[in-house]
Amino acid sequence: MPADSPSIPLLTAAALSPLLMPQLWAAYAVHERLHLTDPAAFAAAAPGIRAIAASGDSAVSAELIASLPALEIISVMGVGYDGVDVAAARARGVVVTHTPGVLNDDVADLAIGLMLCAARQLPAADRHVREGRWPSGNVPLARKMSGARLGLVGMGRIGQAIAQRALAFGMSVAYHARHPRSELPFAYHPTAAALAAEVDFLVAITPGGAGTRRLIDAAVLEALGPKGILVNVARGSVVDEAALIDALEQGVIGGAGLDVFENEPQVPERLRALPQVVLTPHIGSATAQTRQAMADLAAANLREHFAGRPLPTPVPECQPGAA
Ligand code: 8YV
Repeated sequence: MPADSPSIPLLTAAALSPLLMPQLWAAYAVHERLHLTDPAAFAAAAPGIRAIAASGDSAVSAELIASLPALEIISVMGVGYDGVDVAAARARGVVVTHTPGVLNDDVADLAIGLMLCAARQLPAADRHVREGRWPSGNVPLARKMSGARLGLVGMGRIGQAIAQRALAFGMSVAYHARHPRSELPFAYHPTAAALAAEVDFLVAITPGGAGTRRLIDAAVLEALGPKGILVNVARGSVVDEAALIDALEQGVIGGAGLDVFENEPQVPERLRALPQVVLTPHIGSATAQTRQAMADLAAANLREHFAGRPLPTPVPECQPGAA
């Protein structure tokens, strides 16, 4: 191996962004998804692997972590890290990092976009014009968004960015989260159902994982009501997708804007058949500017770790002093 060849072995957990890969190739001996594609080569490389690079939706299981005795760091390019078994990583002294902050604007922008698209039925209106149906009559009247009531399930960094934007639309903002945040001027509801009963738009922006699995279920949708609109820019696991499809088909809620799904990239045919639903393919952070910032931050976490310097953005469970 030439003296200047990258020497730190790193495994990619999934197909990663082309904005991140060149940074990895330049600095590490990259083993691309060997655990998924080539078990024999993986078995040979595993003892030396010191880092994993992952995306927000990659799986990094306890089993994978256990098979890498030299593993020191898992760097996730994404704010969500529900695919990573953080408890297993911590138990081994492996740090996990993610990319919070840099994607707040894009995800909040998309939430507002989905709210507007679902309320004003923009995709259906576009189809109406495009398919030459306007001369025979116009589309049905839509619902007004400005001045309506917004409920946020989750009030973290992105939730607050959505709230800020909603205020500019003259909307009222209330929220449900595990704990009330007394420093914020928004009404808190102790359950998602209590929140849903008080709002016109319910937006999910809470981390995925076991603690929030199917938090938005049939009862919450019932509480949201026949004029209510659900938007999900969090994780598909946060919503009971079967209950949501039933609710939409039966008019229990009025419409939905969905960027995430239970079994991505598979989206049930019944959901795709519903005209009052707006669907996007998990594009919350998918702008060139934000993905570059996320790639740079994911690479910086790796670089600082191997330089022995403080990590820019460890996940909360891996921050100094975390319980
Ligand atoms: C992408 C995301 O899925 O940040 C997250 O949690 O869901 C997204 O930005 C992905 O992680 C991009 O690599």
